[in-house]
Amino acid sequence: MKAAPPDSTILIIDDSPDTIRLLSAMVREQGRVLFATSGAAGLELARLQRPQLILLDVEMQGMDGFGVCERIRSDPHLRSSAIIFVTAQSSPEAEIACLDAGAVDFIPKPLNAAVVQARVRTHLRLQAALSVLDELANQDGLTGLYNRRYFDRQLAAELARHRRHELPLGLALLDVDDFKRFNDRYGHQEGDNCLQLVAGALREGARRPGELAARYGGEEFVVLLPNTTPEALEQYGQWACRRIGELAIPHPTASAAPHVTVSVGLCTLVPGDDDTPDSMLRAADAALYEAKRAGRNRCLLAAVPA
Ligand code: GH3
Ligand code: MG
Ligand code: MG
Ligand code: MG
Repeated sequence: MKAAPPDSTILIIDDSPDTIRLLSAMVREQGRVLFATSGAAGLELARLQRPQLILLDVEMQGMDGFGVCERIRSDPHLRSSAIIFVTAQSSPEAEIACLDAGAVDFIPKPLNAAVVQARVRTHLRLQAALSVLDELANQDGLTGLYNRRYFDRQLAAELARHRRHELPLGLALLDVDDFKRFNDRYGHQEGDNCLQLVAGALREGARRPGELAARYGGEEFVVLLPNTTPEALEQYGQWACRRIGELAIPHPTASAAPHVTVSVGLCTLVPGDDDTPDSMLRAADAALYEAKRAGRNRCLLAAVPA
């Protein structure tokens, strides 16, 4: 019998302390167990702790299990937690209602330890597989950075958040200089290795909360920098140019230096109603184009209309 994946968190939401005690004892060995005695407290705990699995009582005072389930399913931060309903109502209709509400499974009362453990084990394993798939879907295969799909989603979300809070959102678009010549000289495989080194440096440079480095495509990268003023963004751009240069990857046929360099287009703004992900990317791209024209191996801040 295979064990549940390590580091799982199981949240029990039930208004009966006796049931909580009983269930906790049954699943104790399958993960870290948390509990809440009301729907509202359970939602709060779920937001803070992001459990893989929630064992949810259907009949509760106040917000019942269906109410809790609906909120979890409609909250993007909670949606990845799987819900198993626990209920004494064992009619087919009740079971169908639980699954229709978005639960992955159903445990009948009275509780049977072997049944509870088997269901919990199965769903923890599925959750672990799903989280691997989720990571892969958001990742660029060559560099391990986030991919464009994920970046586009985050950019849209951060733009809306910065608009709401009236904060400056920063964006850096980076393009490897004379990369075609690099491939021509060293071959595609060496080119791939070079992209991996550049990606590694960018990943290490995006460590503040909310910062995100992604491969935008080909030899282009993009970094999202929340709450970043023009001064701080230019500092980032200068750091990136310096850091990539310091990798000291030989590139004798490059036009700006005898090693691999990047050009960087920067854009930061407090988003107004007319600013969109597309308009920000276009502004950064225009600045990148100017940086290339001005000789490469440099960063340039986009002029943003006041
Ligand atoms: P510039 O300084 O103007 O950016 O010149 P460049 O040569 O870098 O620009 P261009 O867009 O002409 O060429 C980009 C090259 O990047 C062409 C393409 O073969 C290469 N490239 C794109 N994706 C990959 C990849 O995944 N691996 C490798 N090895 N090369 C790639
Ligand atoms: Mg109850
Ligand atoms: Mg390019
Ligand atoms: Mg290039």
